[in-house]
Formats: sequence, C-alpha cells, structure tokens
Amino acid sequence: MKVSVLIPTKNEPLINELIEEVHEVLKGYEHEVIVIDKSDVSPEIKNAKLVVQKSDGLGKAILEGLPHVTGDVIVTMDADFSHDPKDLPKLIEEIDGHDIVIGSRFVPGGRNEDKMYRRFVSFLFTKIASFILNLRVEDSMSGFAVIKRNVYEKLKLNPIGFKINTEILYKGKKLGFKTTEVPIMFRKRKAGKTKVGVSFSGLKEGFRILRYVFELKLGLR
Ligand SMILES: Nc1nc2c(ncn2[C@@H]2O[C@H](COP(=O)(O)OP(=O)(O)OP(=O)(O)O)[C@@H](O)[C@H]2O)c(=O)[nH]1
Ligand SMILES: [Mg+2]
Repeated sequence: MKVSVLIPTKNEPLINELIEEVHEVLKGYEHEVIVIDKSDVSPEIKNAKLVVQKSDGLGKAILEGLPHVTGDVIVTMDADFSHDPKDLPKLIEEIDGHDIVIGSRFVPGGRNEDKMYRRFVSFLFTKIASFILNLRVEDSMSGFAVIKRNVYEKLKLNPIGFKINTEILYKGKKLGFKTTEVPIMFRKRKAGKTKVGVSFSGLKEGFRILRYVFELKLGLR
C-alpha cells in the first residue's frame, strides 16, 4: 500500500509545518504528499509535490491533484491543522476492508472544537445532506478522508465549493462501496484566515451546499 496525502491550501502559513508532521507520522508507510495550492502568492513548499491550482474551490483542488497521485490510497486533509496528522494511522488502518474511511466529528469519540455557531451550522448542514441523500454516515462534510484511488477513478465527480466528500459518499453508495467512520477531533484552525467563516462568503457557501445536495439528488451532477 502506498499512501498519497492531498492537501489543498490557500494562503495557509503553516503548510510546511504540516507537511513535516505528516512525514513524521507516516514514516512507517510508503507515502507521498501533494499540495494543491491556490494562494495569492505561491508559497515555497518543502518536501512535497506542488500543484498550482488553475480551477477554483476546494473540491476542484482535489480533482486537480488526482493526476499526480502515484499511491493506491488517497488521504485528503485541510492545511490549517484542523485535521490532526496524528489521526492518520487510525484512519489508514481502516482502509483495509473498506473503500472509504471518513474522519468523523459526529460518531462516539469524535469531537468538534470549532466555535459554537460553526459547530451548529456544520451539524445542521450535515444532517440535511444525509437526510436528502440518504447517506448512511454521520459526517459527510469533515473533509478528512482516506479513500481508495479506484473509488475516485470509478466516480464521475463534479464538485462545487468545499464538499467533495458528500458527492463521493452519495455516488459511492450507489456503486456499493464500503464506507466506515473513525472518530476524530476537529480543531480550530491554528493560524491564518478562514476561507468561509461568518460573513457573506460563509452564507454563500451555505446556499452552495444546499444547491449541490439537490443537484446531486436530481442527478444533475
Ligand atoms: N487549493 C485550494 N484550497 C482551498 C480552497 N479553499 C480553501 N482551501 C483550503 O481548504 C482547507 C479548508 O478551508 P478552511 O478555510 O480552513 O475552511 P474551514 O475549515 O471550513 O474554516 P476555518 O478553518 O474556520 O477557516 C484549508 O486547508 C484551505 O487552505 C481553494 O479554493 N483551493
Ligand atoms: Mg479550516
């Protein structure tokens, strides 16, 4: 098994610290790190493959990273330390026997340390998406996932905005891919600025998620 860690990043000051920690945690695994960058000023990336993103959005960043992947197991994680690299081994171990492993804030043992209103909003949107799409998982939107490469190859993905895993889970369920959830602690970003948060762009992202969910349901994506 070779693990490819995809890290979409947009103006994240701690990206190189994160890369180092990922290498440290995964030193027992054959692995690679691929950063898909959409920063205003491209950062100097050390010890990882750098892909400069041409499209927009987090979901599309993952798609732009895929052609560079040489591993058979793909990790996606945020670049702001909200997803703890130390959780990687327990997620990766579960891929044996599953196709999709979700790092979940909402299963027993999982936690969300985000601000109160953000916790409420993400819980609400996740519930709405699960209900409409009949997903049998508690957390389709954490963004932290380990997914076999052949899952990406078999699904025709067409994401908008942030939530590509919701689409993967929905389309993957139809093809009978085996999914499981592993509890994670989702932390507040360690540094840098939010790309969503409160504000107009947060609201816009909320509406975008709803549109995305309905389009998936209606087979328009
Ligand atoms: N490549 C790429 N990365 C992005 C884009 N938008 C966001 N990101 C990255 O995706 C991850 C998640 O974005 P965040 O801004 O942390 O979103 P969030 O976790 O919901 O909100 P906060 O952590 O509270 O700011 C981070 O690593 C961002 O740098 C994008 O358009 N392209
Ligand atoms: Mg974040």
